[in-house]
Amino acid sequence: MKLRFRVLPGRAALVIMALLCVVVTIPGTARADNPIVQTIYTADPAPLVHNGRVYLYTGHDEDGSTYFTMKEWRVWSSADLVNWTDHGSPMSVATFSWASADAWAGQAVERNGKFYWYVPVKDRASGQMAIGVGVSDSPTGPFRDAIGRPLVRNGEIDPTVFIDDNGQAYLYWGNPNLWYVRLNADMISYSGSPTQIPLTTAGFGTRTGNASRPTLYEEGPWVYKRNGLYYNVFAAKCCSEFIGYSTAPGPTGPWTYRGTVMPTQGSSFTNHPGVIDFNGGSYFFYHNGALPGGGGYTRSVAVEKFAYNADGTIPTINMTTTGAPQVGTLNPFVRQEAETIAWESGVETEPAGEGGMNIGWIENGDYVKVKGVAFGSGARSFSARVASASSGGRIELRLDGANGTLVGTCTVPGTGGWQTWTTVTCPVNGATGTHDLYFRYAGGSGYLFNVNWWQFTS
Ligand SMILES: [Ca+2]
Ligand SMILES: [Ca+2]
Repeated sequence: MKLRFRVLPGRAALVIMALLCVVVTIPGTARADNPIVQTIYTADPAPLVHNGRVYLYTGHDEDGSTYFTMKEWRVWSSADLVNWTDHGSPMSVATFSWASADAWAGQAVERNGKFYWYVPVKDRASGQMAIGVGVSDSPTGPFRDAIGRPLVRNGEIDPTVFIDDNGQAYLYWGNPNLWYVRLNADMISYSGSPTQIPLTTAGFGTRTGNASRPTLYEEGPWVYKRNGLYYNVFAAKCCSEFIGYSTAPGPTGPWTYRGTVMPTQGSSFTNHPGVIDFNGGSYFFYHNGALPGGGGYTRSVAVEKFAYNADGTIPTINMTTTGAPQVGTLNPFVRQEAETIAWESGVETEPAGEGGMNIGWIENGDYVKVKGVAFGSGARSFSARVASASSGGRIELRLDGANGTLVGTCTVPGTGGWQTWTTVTCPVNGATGTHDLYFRYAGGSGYLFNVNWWQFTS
């Protein structure tokens, strides 16, 4: 949501900043945790639980977009559902040599140690939307085109992937229709032909006033199985959409419409579901237009915790700015990435020359909040990996607010480059127990420094 000026010459940058810069003022205390990402616009959440973390696959709405202008996908991860690590963009339209545009709503799944990411993208030759599949050895990529061509192409979008208990995998997708195909065990080919799921009103509810779409099913299916029951949660009606769902005794139906999961809310005319169980809780991911400048083409992914009813039905879930409660706490005594963020103001991320991502575009008064940091009996010192092509600045360590109790200040020097890294260390006093930790950045004018990672000692 913030524009990159650093590559521009100084005067041009100042003029453009004056014209375009959106100042976002956010209170420093009691800050909400939805939407999940504030550094860019995100859309079409697809969460995946793997090895005790939630990996969140999203699209990326370009700043100022007036259509679904989407060039790349993004990956985030979290162990606690409030502090999210930015893993950058490990797959884009350019990953698929046959594709020309439209990095739209996909889903990733793990099988036999490989990660398969199914995405809709425009096939250049036909001009039709098609489903591509990326593959990686890591949930954070990088992903490569698994087959060098569309896996399936029928002009429809929004793949969801599901592996049944017996190992049979299914790919579902479609707008305006709903299709499935049985994937082979290699996950990059299929058996039989794409088959349409009958869109009956019993299966998918009744829409009035649209003769060509008699049911509520619109797009964005999310299919999974829980306690023997198959669920298809989908974007319903249009426009604006709400989230509805159907259930079935088997992976191919027959489906029965079960009602509303999330009403039409949140200043985006689309929505997209993603449902997981994690650490004993159930979580519903969706998107809205909640960030400044947000709307139908500048969306943001958010999450709510919910509990299934005893009969397996899903309660109605409302959008909140509070988000899900934190699972556990964050350990400050191991290396934490600077791009692990619960909430921020004024910073952005970029690939770091040392690997991973770093935060940058830091100016005086910007801050990053990390939630629920367990200092225990106390922290003695703080170290941060920093770089600065300017004269640097200061990292103020504050508790429970951007203007909260100051427990340490680290001075960051100029290092001669934005990717010329050094480690700075400073003493810490008064950081005990569990607190929200705010890094408040201070210094002169312009960009101060970048941060790659940080760590306290006890
Ligand atoms: Ca900034
Ligand atoms: Ca980093």
